[in-house]
Amino acid sequence: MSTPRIAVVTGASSGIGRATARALARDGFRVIAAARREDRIAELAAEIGGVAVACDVTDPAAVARLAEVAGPEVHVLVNNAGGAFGLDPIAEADPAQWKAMYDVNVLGLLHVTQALLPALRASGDALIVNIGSTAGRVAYEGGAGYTAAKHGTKVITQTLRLELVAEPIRITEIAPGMVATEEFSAVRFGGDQAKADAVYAGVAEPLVADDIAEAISWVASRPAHVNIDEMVIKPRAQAAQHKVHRVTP
Ligand code: 8X3
Repeated sequence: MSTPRIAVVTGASSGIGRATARALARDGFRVIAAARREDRIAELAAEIGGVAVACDVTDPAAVARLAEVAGPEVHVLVNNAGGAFGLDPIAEADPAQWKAMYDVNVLGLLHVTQALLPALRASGDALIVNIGSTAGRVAYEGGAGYTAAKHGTKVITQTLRLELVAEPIRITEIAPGMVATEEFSAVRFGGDQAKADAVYAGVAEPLVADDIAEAISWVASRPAHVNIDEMVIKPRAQAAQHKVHRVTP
């Protein structure tokens, strides 16, 4: 039996991360599922025959442990851990929320990428997928802290592609629009479920986490010479950030 290829997925405890871990395991990868909530990833790892690593991507020591568990060769890294905190206009925004968004969406991605680069190189054929957002393409009211961080994800991805051009590592950014996951909007609104539900109100079919996971699975199954630079994925009902078709009951 050949040794399975290794995929590391951060933020694997729910949403896009969990769906991606499942999809890559189905595709034959041995998946290292990383997230802060150990109980959730332990359950996931048991389900998919993978490995759970408790890891807060903003903590370099935890990330170093993740790299240790991942081992000397890693073929796919999905930098998915991230999130939005708050939706306040700049005039009233809480700097602590902005700092937290920068920490997880930007510095977290940096820590994990730096820690795993040697193993990605060593694999001889690797892929890094950074989960960006349509928020990394446009501006919207109340979104500046998050859009700034996700614009960061986009340019970090572009920069890494330039810097690693001579290496056997492909680099992709997946930029989802409206994805209805159990936690993204609830976290953004500090657990206010009514506000979270309002985001998707009347949208017949927002994307679901599996839609994004399938795109990642496809990107990861391209031949080694094919680099998918970026994919912007929105539900049919979202023509643009502000142009969402809603059906009122
Ligand atoms: C999520 C998209 O519209 O909430 O990354 O900024 S949005």
